[in-house]
Amino acid sequence: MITTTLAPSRTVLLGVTASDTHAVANQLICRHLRGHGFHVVNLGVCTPLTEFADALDREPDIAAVLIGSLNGHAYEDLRELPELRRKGRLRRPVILGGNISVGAHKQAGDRLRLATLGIDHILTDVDSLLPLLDTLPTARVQEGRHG
Ligand code: B12
Repeated sequence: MITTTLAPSRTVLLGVTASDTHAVANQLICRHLRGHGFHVVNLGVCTPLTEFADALDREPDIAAVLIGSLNGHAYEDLRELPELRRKGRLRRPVILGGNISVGAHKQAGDRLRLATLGIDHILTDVDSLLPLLDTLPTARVQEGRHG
């Protein structure tokens, strides 16, 4: 008898910020990640940050939280992150992708103020996503670190 051992699939949480209805990238990224063997919990568009936190509570195997924002209001939509983290929630790397602020020309300050909220990684395209996910520890290792 031939037996094969499959590597356990990694789980990520995906969604779009609360004020944002742009759905196309969300769907494409979901398919892309599933095509690369990820288990994707996709909350879709218009997702408040508390719903990301609730999903993480339900699925502790989630290794990273991927949030898209295209309309330019990422900062406003994600401003509860420090408060949620103070309460011990959303303790996974948060990766933000898309258009991080309003307007075509992005300033260094746009990234800085998102970083001060505790956003761990900011990506403007999807090509850097898989290499980044490959560097992240599994959820179990992260739980150990956060206690
Ligand atoms: C289609 C579209 C819409 C549709 C959305 C339909 C739907 N169900 O999705 C409709 C008409 C509803 C819409 C509405 C609005 N839109 Co619109 N929309 C677009 C448009 C034309 C295409 C977006 C798209 O689907 N692109 C295809 C996907 C594959 O590409 P993408 O979204 O750029 O995503 C790529 C990257 O950003 C990145 N990425 C995206 N998400 C994520 C997430 C992660 C985790 C990662 C790693 C990467 C990543 O990877 C993707 C692939 O490279 C863009 C302009 C454009 N040409 O990009 C404007 C655009 C995004 N919209 C814009 C605006 C302003 C609006 C409105 C506010 C307009 C209004 N006044 O009502 C509303 C917002 C509504 C809301 N509450 O969010 C602006 C945003 C400007 C800004 N940030 O400064 C844009 C850029 C147009 C513009 N040039 O002004 N929109």
